[in-house]
Amino acid sequence: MVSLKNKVVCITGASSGIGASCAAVFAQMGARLLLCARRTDRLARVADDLVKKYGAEVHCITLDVRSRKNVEQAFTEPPEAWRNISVLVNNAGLARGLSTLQDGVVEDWEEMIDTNVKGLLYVTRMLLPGMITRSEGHIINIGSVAGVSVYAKGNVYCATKFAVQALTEGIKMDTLGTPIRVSVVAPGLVDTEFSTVRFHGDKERADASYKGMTPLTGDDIADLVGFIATRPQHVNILNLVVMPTDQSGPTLVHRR
Ligand code: NDP
Ligand code: 8X3
Repeated sequence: MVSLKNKVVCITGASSGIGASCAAVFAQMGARLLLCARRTDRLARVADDLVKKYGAEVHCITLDVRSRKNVEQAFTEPPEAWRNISVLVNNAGLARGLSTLQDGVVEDWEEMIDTNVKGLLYVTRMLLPGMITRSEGHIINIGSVAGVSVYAKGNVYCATKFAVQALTEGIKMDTLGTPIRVSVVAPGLVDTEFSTVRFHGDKERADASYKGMTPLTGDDIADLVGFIATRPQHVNILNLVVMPTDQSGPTLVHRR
């Protein structure tokens, strides 16, 4: 198994949900954490908690992955101790709205594309060359079942997650012959702030997504991310699709 003790793990979108859970899993492994998100206060709370619970070493960066300038500045000169990143979890992402393309809101499309695709690209472009130079690194992207099968009214969100699948496969090809590992985890329904964000704060509509079924938790996904990251160096899990037992496809959900 690969040990991540004292290794630097960078997680985007670490202020809530899957990203915050991943931070806890890597903190328990003794990794040093570089946590990024836009909400500085939320990120600080996640970090404080990890310091108190696990004595973790954490550095927080207020980062909007949509801003190429912001990403380039953040990763050009991170503090010395956080420069050599061993694992990058490209988790920052979101859905906005659920509607046919003909009724779609262009601003929502742009936000999803800028975050889920361009943001992932900007961060990876900054960190991958250093990994190749140091002959050490693992990129773990958070995709979605929406990137495996398209569902009605999911159009643009699905397209961004199909892009995450394609980029994962592409980066794996681009780094062939190096020790870099590349993976994507594609979850189904996970109970996080995802649906509240998707429906612009409509909590009732968000809660309905998980009604009558048992969704995955952020901790379930983090457990798998930790598993992927700690396989022996010669083992590369490329693509891991995970759904609740109550789900068999993006819109095929058993509700009691
Ligand atoms: P949350 O809404 O709980 O978390 C999303 C995280 O992304 C937050 O930490 C948020 O931080 C961050 N984020 C959003 N936009 C940006 C940005 N522009 N720059 C930096 N950080 C950003 O949802 P989840 O934990 O569920 O989502 C995490 C990932 O999992 C996403 O990629 C999502 O698509 C994917 N996913 C989620 C599923 C689910 O059912 N929940 C299923 C499949 C995949 P902040 O707002 O502070 O910037
Ligand atoms: C989130 C899962 O199917 O609700 O990526 O869009 S889904």
